[in-house]
Amino acid sequence: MPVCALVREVSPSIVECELTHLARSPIDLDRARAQHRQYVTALEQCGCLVEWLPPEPELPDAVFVEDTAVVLPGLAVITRPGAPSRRPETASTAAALGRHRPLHHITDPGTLDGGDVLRLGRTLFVGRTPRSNAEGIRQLGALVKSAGYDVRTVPVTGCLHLKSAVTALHDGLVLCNPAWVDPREFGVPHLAVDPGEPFAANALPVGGRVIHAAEFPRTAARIAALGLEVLPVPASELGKAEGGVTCCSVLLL
Ligand code: CIR
Repeated sequence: MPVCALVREVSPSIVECELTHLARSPIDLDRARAQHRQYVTALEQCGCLVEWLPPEPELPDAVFVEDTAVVLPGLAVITRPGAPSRRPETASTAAALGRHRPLHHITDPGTLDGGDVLRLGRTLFVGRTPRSNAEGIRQLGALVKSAGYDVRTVPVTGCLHLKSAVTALHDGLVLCNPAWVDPREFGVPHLAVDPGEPFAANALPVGGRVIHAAEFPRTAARIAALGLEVLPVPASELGKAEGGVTCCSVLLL
């Protein structure tokens, strides 16, 4: 069965995206779109069936669909993003995901960004960041409990989301930047990013390969040295918007 991947095209308004830890630098829209097309091609090469969400030209960060939902095998949770400018993005994600999964919702005053949720087996690790508050994390825990998932809160410093700091290469190994998150939180071995590539912990394993930003070759070499196949995709323009490779899709695993 192919994995369905929800994606959305880059909005022209991305030049007005939310920024937290990076200074604003000019985003080349054509280049961002070309890089996004390469990303979508990589998803297809990894066996994904790509489903396009409707364009949202007025919503600057709408390409970063990961933040709008948390998908598990038997249910999906529509988030309430921490940045108010991003909350209108969830309606179209809900419309699409409702055809695949029963839906639940994070509600006011909870906030949660999908980029803060890392799944390892039956545990959802959730970054406590300015985007995901204690009430949002509590609501997520209550929504997924009956499906057999535990939620654990993880402190994160220095970056936007938990998954800027750590992602799972598989259920038994995380890739992380130990300056931003403590690898001991996850109870499995970790591979550290190259110290010169702090943003390289965001990797997307799918279909037996690992999609990874081409800007971080030294960390990619570390991943490849473990026998994993890395598929590099250029992601410099979306990186200027504080996005990475996980952010641009919602995988229906
Ligand atoms: C934001 O600040 O919300 C966007 N500019 C970047 C979101 C990146 N998403 C992610 O890491 N999951």
